[in-house]
Formats: sequence, C-alpha cells, structure tokens
Amino acid sequence: MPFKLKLSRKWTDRYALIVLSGLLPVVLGVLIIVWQANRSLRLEATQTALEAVRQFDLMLDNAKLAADVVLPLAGQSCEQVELALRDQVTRRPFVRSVNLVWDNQIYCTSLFGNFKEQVNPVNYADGELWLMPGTLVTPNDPVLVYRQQKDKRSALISLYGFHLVNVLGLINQKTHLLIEVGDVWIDRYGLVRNSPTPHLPVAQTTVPSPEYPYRVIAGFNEGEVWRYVIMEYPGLLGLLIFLGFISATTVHQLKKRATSPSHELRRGLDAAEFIPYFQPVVRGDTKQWAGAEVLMRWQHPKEGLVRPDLFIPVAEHCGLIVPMTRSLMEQTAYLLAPHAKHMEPGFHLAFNIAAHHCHNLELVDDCRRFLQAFPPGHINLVLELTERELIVPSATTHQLFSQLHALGVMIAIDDFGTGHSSLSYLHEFNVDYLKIDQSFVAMIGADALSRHILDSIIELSAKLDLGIVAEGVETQEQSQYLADHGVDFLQGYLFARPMPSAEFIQALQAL
Ligand code: G
Ligand code: G
Ligand code: MN
Repeated sequence: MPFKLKLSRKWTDRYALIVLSGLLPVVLGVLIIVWQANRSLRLEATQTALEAVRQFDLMLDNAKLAADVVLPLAGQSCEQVELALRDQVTRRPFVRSVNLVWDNQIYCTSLFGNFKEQVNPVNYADGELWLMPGTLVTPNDPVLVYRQQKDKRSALISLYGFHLVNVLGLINQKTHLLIEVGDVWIDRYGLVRNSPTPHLPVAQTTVPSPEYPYRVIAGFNEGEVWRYVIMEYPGLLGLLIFLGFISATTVHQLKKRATSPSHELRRGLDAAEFIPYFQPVVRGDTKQWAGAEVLMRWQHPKEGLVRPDLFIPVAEHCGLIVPMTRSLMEQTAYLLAPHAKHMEPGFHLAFNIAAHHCHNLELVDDCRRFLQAFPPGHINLVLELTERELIVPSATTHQLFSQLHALGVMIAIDDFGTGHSSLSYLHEFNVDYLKIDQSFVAMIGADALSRHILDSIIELSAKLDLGIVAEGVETQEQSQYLADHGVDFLQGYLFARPMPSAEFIQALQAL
C-alpha cells in the first residue's frame, strides 16, 4: 500500500533530491557564466592580437618606407650613399639601422659605413622578415629585419626589438601575446626562441598580418576562465548560490509536506478524515448488545479506508494520537448522543488510549466533555489501555486515574495475556475490565494446555472482581465455551464486525 511505502522511504533518497535541486541552478548558471566568460576571453584575445598586428604593421611600414628610398641606391659606393642611409635612420621611427646589399653581400651600413657581411636569404621568412636574437653590436637585444630585394640589390632595415617586446607586454597586461616570424617567436620577456610556439590553454587565437609574413598569437593562462568569472560576475555567482539555497529549501519543504507521515496525519486530522467505526460488545448470557468499542478508521482521499494498524503506530510516535482520539470522542458524542434513548442504561462505549494520553491530565477534560453530551449516568465510558504498552506509574498518572475514576470512567486492559502486567499493576490503576486477547479465544477447541491458560485468566479475573470481555469470538463453539465459563461480555465477528456509524445507529434503533 502506498502509505506504507511512504513510511519506509529512505531519508537518503530525500536528501539526494534536495542536494540535486540546490545544485541544479548553481551548476546550470555556472555553466552559462563559464560559456560567456570563454566567449568574452576569446573576443578579448582576438582584439588584442588585432591591435598588436596593427602596431607591428605600422612599424614595418616605416621600415618599408626607408627601404623604398634606399633600395634604388644599392650599387653606388658606400661613401656616396652613407648619409642617405643615416638620414633614413633619423627620419623613421623604430628604425635602428639601414643596410645596403649587393649580390647578397652587405657593403654599407648606417652604423659603420663600409662593412662586409654575407646575407643568407633563407633566414628570412618569405625572403622578407627575420627575427634575430641579437646582433654583433648588441648580441642580447633582438632585432627585426625587413628585407626588400630587386635583382642583385637589396636593402635591410632593422627595427629595435624592444619596441616589439613593449607592444607585446603593454597592449593588454592580462593577455599572453607572442609574435611568430618564420619558425622563431618572441614574447613579452624578450627572448627569441625557435622551439614550437607554446600552447595557450585558454582562448588561443592566431592573427596573421595582412601585409607582412608574421603572425600574432594571443591567449590566456590556465585558470583564467575562473579568475575572470570570479572577477567579473561576483554578483551573479552570489545570486546563483542564493537561488540554489532557495530551490533546495523549497524542495525540502515540499518533500516534507508530501512524504512526512506525521504531516500527512496532521492534514488528515484537519480534514476530519479520522472517523469512528463501532463494534458491538454483547452479553455472554443473553447476547444482547451491552456496548460497543469505538475503532478508528482513516477515510483517506486517495487510499480509501485505511486500517489503524498502518497509522496508529505513527500517530502514537508523533503524539498526534491525543488530538486524533479527542476528535474521535467528539464525533462519537455528536453521532450517538441523539440516539441515547436506544441504548440501555449503562451502555458501554469504549475507546482505545495510548501511553501518550497519560503524560498530562487533558484526557480528563476530554472524557468529561464526552460524558456531558449524554444524559447523566446513562452510559459507561471505558478506556482501553493495551497491555503491550504499559504505563509507568508516576504522580501524574495517579492523579489522572483517580480523576478519571471520580468521573466514573472505567479502565480496561486490552489484549490481556499478551503483555506482562502484574497484579499490583491492575490494582494500581484501579482496573475494571480485562479484555482477553483474541489469540486465547482462538485456542478454544485446540489443545488442553491453551484452554488451561484461558481458564486461568477467567478464574483470575473473577477472583480479582474484574469484569471480563473476550475478543475475537468467531465461532459458536467459542461463544458457548466462554458463556459456560461465566465470561461477562463477548466481542467478535460472530456477532458483528466493526461498522460505520450509520449502520450502527440503524441497528441500535432496531433493538
Ligand atoms: O479495528 P481493528 O483492525 O480495527 O484495530 C486495529 C488496532 O488498532 C487494534 O489494536 C486497536 O486497538 C487499534 N485501534 C483502533 N482504534 C484505535 C484508537 O482510536 N486509538 C488507539 N490508540 N488504537 C486504536
Ligand atoms: O483494540 P483491539 O486490539 O482489541 O482491537 C480489536 C481488533 O480486533 C480490531 O482490529 C477488530 O477489527 C478486530 N476484531 C474484532 N473482532 C474480531 C474477530 O472476531 N476476529 C478477528 N480476527 N478480529 C476481530
Ligand atoms: Mn481495543
């Protein structure tokens, strides 16, 4: 039955769902933010690389202008052109030196005038650009050389390496930038290297120059995405955590409502779903109705009629049994009081009570109100205490039971024989009736030993001057046996099953 399933549901299942519902908005939100951060970083890397290319092209444009001017001079003697070379160095920003070449042989430079050095065109990417780690004069300062060639003539324009390094370091501090010329590269630390270009883990972008044979590579170091997320979206992150918390708490509350048995009981109580059923108790000799036991049923909107074994233990556990019993007494009084005239004087109405009822004196008021609904002295109110759940004697219980007695309420020990109440216990609580458990009644006609136990209980109750009720009488033989042994009252399917109030009232009227 679903209700039972709910009771046994593991708390870890519920816990997992709550954690999931709290994590879901956080995880989804963080995924979106990370995606957004990646996009932004890629954009930033591209823009930084484009800006670097723009600046490098600008430098190289100066070199190209110088080359355009001096290339036609190649072939003339160094003395003739030396000044023109130096003129270009002073005129063009970023330019460090201007050199003239004839047949792959440098013969004149703006630095030294006459000079001799072999040029190897293979050093130049596309025969045009060479990133040198250093020169004769400054062996540790990189230099970018632009080469322009026509037939045997060529011009070499060198640019200061530190201008490159400055651009690489200054455009955007956070972006890692490097410039690759042929198979060598340099980054903001200014060392020319010919190892493969390093892989940049985040948002690596390569932008080739549209004019010159080099490429700029931009990207970010490991962890930049998270650093970016934390720096750029702290508010959003806070909001996500807040949403996760709200979501988890909501699910927690909803789950608690939907699955907590005690909550479901409380709902049932508020909706007046706990209703009384009545099982008549007959006299042993005449078999006339002498009273009835009020048994609780749960008219559940989804589960239908739920038997008490399934919910009474929970109700006892969470203390709701007290208001539930109160509701049962109120309903019973409301339903039966108008029909009191159909009940013989001294008619028994018995309610089952739990140990929880004995924690305070509320029960006295409940009983008083119940009795006040009927003509004075017309009915006997009986409280059945199960023997399986003995009440610990205390100042409160003594007070409770003496006040109940003063009201005329009777006490019965239910399921007698299945527990272990002592004689002193029976005396202590002023017990009036013993209800022999149905397991003993079922033994009638079986073996001699079982019958012996039953006989002893009947004998004992007679000696203690207690009334006796036999429960679970199902056969004629049992009924006969119990009547023959002087059992005062019988209850069981043989006479009537527990029935709803309408049926019970109808039967009362027909008596
Ligand atoms: O009717 P039967 O199946 O109905 O009852 C099953 C068990 O539930 C019995 O042990 C009976 O004592 C217990 N019970 C029925 N109604 C109540 C009640 O109102 N209060 C308590 N505490 N137990 C009840
Ligand atoms: O409160 P107590 O445990 O005495 O509750 C009586 C229980 O016994 C209820 O569940 C009721 O439905 C059940 N009952 C009443 N008469 C009979 C009967 O003749 N046979 C059986 N098997 N159960 C009965
Ligand atoms: Mn009972």
